[in-house]
Amino acid sequence: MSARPLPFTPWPRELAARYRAAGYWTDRPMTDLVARAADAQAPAIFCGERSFSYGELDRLSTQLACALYRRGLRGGDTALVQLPNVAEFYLVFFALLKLGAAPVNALFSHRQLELDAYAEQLRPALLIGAAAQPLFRDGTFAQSLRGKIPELQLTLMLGETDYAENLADLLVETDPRFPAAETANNFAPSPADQVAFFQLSGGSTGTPKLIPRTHNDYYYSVRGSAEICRLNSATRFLCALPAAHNFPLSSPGALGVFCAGGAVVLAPSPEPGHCFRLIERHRVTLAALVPSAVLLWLEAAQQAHARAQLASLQLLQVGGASFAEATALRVPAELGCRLQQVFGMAEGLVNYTRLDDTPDRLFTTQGRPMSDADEVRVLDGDGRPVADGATGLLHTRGPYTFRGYFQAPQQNAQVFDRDGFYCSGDLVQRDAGGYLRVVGRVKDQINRGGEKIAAEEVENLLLGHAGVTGAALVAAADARLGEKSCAFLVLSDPSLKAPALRRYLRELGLADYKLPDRFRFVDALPLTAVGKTDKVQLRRQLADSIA
Ligand code: OOB
Repeated sequence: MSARPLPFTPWPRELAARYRAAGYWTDRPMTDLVARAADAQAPAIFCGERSFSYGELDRLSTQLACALYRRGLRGGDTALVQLPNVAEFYLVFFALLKLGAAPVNALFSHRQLELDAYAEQLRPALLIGAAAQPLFRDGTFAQSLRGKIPELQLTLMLGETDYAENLADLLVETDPRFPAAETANNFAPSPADQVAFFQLSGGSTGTPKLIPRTHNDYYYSVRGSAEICRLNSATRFLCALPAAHNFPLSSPGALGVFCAGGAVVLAPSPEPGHCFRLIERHRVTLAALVPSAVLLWLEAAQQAHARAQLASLQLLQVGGASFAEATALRVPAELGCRLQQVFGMAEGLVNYTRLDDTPDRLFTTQGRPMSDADEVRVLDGDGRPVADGATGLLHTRGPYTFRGYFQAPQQNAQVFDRDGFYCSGDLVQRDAGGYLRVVGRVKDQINRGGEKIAAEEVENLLLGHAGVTGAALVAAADARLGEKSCAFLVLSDPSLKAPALRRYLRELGLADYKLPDRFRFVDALPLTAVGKTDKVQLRRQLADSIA
């Protein structure tokens, strides 16, 4: 069945030919990860008291794909999915890939505003949510989406609701009315050089952007990452970060683990008590955390019995936000495992310290690119290369770095240069061996413990309040999260206070992690020479006042 392909910016022909010739692009769909697993009996997922073998993962995802097909979903359709860290996340992911329908997996912390923005861009035919998410407790939001998106024809909820079919009912081994094989012949994954799914951009603009990822590029990033991290069938990976995020999904993440025939152990959050018990119970060998969660684990591991629970843990990957050297040094000493630093982005490029790196590199750099074919340029403000060791802006292109946000020509014109290099907005230093240190950023984003906040998005919402005439969101250093957000506001209604403003943002449907941690009310915002808000000065003011 040939479905209409989803629009995306392809790689130039010469580069695509090079990536194929080198074996990076194999023209195989990611559904191979479950459909061609070496050992169908081996466990693939542990989720609470349930476990799923590779065979079950394959059969159940086919079963679900058939059920979706019978309900009208087709290749070339898109889906908006929001699930917590449960096995169904992967079952749905593979079902949609098998059907050739492309999902965007929203984070579980996302709320109306984010989901609306994704739906408006993607026009999904399918919505999958969880009854456990307050947004979906009743049918109001799902109905409002249907009102706005006429393409939306099917809504499924994980758990009982009075308005949608329960996803769990479609995930049964056999449906006697329709033999699976009969329907499965009607659909196929999208071609490997086409969009498989959409990743979420951390963003620095008013609306959250979507990143089209093809089978070819994503599958390569997963295979390459699994190899660097030396995953194998004995790997037991603790997925405690949000399953949809690029780090625990593909760096090497759950998909890397499936690639190697290991098993994923799902945790609802990085909370150490629960995670340590899971590590002990499932003999977890690998975990991935953001720096703020490492601090919690280090604290918990002070207790001997907790530390003993970590005996099977061999490798802890840390990434998503800057990781202090002093904390990095504590990981082997206090958690009893090796450390790997990971500097990646949903847009593509992922850097890893290698398992046999010298301590100096391991503790003080964020690694080097996953692939020999990753091209990295470190450039000054005028686009000239800087010397090794000097600070510059990271530019990159390669076999798994995207070539354009979904339907965002203006944004794309700003973040890609003439040679198709993507500028991530990160300030880095590169040493002679190609290892990178992340030393700052120029993008207008706050990295709150690995969760990214686009300043402009929150500022625009604040400016929508009748009592606010000026708004600037900036980062303030925080010992636990690395950064927190502070909103500087100019008010026309002096009676406005922080709680009312937070309530206002929450009622608009903004995810909680984007609510400003602090508010500062000022008479005017400082301006730069060209008349833009001077955020450098605001950050300095804030640092001084906190100190
Ligand atoms: C990961 O992906 P995103 O898309 O949520 O965020 C990417 C941004 C980077 O541009 C950089 O600003 C920051 O997050 N970042 C780091 C970092 N890793 C990511 N900053 C300093 N040190 C690090 N180690 O965050 C992501 C995706 C895949 C793997 C790992 C992280």
